[in-house]
Amino acid sequence: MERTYAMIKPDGVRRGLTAEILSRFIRKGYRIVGLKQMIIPLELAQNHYGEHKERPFFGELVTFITSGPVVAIALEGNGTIAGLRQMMGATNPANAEMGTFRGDFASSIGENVIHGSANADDAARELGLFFSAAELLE
Ligand code: 3AN
Repeated sequence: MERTYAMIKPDGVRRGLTAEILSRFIRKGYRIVGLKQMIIPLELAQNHYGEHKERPFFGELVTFITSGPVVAIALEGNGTIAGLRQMMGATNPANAEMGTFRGDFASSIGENVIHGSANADDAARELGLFFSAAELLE
């Protein structure tokens, strides 16, 4: 069993994709062990995207991710870290396979509907940033 962090970005929430995305996770057989809708405080956004702080798009990224509510999701299941990345598709939606969230629902690299932890270290770090222990099911 593995846990990972997924997040429906503000564009996904604005466009009414929350139920569709949660439904795909459930149909895939993943267990939702944490779930909340929130507007990300600036400091948390900067922390979450800390690895990108030298990139030219960092300001844009933080402005976008704090521009409206996101849905923070803790997912549990077999191989959820790699599985979530597969379900998401490539970062640039132009390269994302159809059938993936980005392939089906996104058309811009900046606004690409969903975030998912890249590896086990990021999953642990991001779950800790967005959820307290009391907010997660056992
Ligand atoms: P992923 O979300 O697929 O793990 P990362 O970690 O490389 O991709 O990038 C984090 C986020 O930064 C992406 N989801 C995307 O929204 C944004 N991003 C990445 N590259 C660019 C870019 N060239 N221009 C604007 N935004 C970008």
